Amino acid sequence: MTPRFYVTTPIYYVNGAPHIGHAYTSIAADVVARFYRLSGYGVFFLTGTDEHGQKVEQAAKNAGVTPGVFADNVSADFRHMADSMNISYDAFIRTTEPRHITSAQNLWRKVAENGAIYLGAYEGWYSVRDECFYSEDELITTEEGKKCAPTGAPVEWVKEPSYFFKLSAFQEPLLELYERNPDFLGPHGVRNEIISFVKQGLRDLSISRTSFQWGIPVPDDEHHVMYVWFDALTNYLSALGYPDETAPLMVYWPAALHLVGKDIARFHAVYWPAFLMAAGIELPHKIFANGWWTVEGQKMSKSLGNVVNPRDLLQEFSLDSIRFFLLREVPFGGDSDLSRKALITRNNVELANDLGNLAQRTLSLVARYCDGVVPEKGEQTEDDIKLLGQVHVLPDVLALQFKRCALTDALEEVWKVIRASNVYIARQEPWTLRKTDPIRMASVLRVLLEALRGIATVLQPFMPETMARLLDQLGVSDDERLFSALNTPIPTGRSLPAPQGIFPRYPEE
Ligand code: ME8
Repeated sequence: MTPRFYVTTPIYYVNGAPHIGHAYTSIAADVVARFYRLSGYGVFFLTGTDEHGQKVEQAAKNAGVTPGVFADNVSADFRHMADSMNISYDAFIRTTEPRHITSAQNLWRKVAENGAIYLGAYEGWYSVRDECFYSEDELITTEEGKKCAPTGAPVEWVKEPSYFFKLSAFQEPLLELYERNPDFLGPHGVRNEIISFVKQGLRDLSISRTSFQWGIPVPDDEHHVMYVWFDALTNYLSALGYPDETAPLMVYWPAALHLVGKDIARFHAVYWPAFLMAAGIELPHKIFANGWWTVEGQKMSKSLGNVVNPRDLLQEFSLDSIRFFLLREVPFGGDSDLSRKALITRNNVELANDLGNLAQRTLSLVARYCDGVVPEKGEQTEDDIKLLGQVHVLPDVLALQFKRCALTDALEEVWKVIRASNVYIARQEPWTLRKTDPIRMASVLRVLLEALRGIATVLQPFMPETMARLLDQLGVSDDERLFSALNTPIPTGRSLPAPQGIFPRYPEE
């Protein structure tokens, strides 16, 4: 049976325009989805938009339109962003869709039937910007002496009737879950933070609101709408057809990976598994939180006017340079800074020089001195065997890195082989062999073609467009691009198209 892999991005709030931070998590999830597809898994990849709640209601009001119209427009912008970033999603869910509303109400009913929901009254702090309840001791005081959320978001005192979820009953089961499955939550720093948050004691969670309308009605109580996080988290099940257990896509549950930003790790690693346990539904296998991007050293914010729209970045840089930079610049899970200078340097040094030159040199020598056809494999030297051995194990080496969401380490493994190939070409000097030993020259170029083919194949998830072009130039047909195809060499004598540079070089600042 084909193994399955269900991967998700967060569903993004439609209160504002998409920016590079959103694109980042989606690109990372896309890399994962593509990696598992190429490894032979049946993948289902979900993204979408989170459209209810007070924050969206307020944004619509400020824009002078109904929340429905507002959500339609911004959701379309997010879909467009995903398409322009080459995100290979299989489904795009919107929480205003009837299928999702039915699903969230069913999950609520299930949790309620199992005795984990009760009616009470909430009195405490709430942050609309974070859509999060905070306890007094979590708040911080600003320089002006005002209380605000630990994220810096404003808070308001809320007092209203509310349904509660018995989160307190799940403290021990959650701690056991983290203990039993060390891989359930990553990276380490986030895991430790969440464990200590849970160890401090969990209070029951308010999961409905009565002070606004823009939400999913609580079943059998029209005065309440669901707390937006109860609604939002359910999207991961709605998209598969929950509550219909026989829906064809339900075979993808439990999710293999929920990729999120570290700002929402708590909702995914504490509330979501608790809701699922309460409903008697299997838990996802892994939650992994990416780090935070600042821009030219500053937090992105509307008031600073430094929010980076991926559309603007695409005016100047190729999509694959951007995708590569975002995953290469910082170990996945860590925080980093987006600067033009760093983007240009990464591109010029690692793409244009390391990989671009290797490909260009090899392909133009084949074009010129092998009549543009894949040359024969000659007798193998120790150097040849060593390099091809490194190439051969790449898919397995990368599989280990992907298993722990070490996307940057995976790239580093590929770069080790690229650097080794550059050392190889410099040592073998095929341009000199042309005169002294043309048979050996052909053999060296053949080794380099195989190395490039392996490198391009495993880099497809990161840079799909560019690697497709490189594989075209290497004479690898569309049906020879799965990782498993690497076991079959490129046929000798296959003719290659005229080589063309694949990576633009950007002027240094
Ligand atoms: O939280 N750096 O939606 P959201 C890195 N609707 N990642 C960033 C980022 C940055 N500067 N800015 C945003 C929500 N992100 C909820 C999610 S899921 C059931 C509901 C990414 O629109 C990161 O993944 O605020 C973060 O978690 C997400 O966008 C937040 O998107």
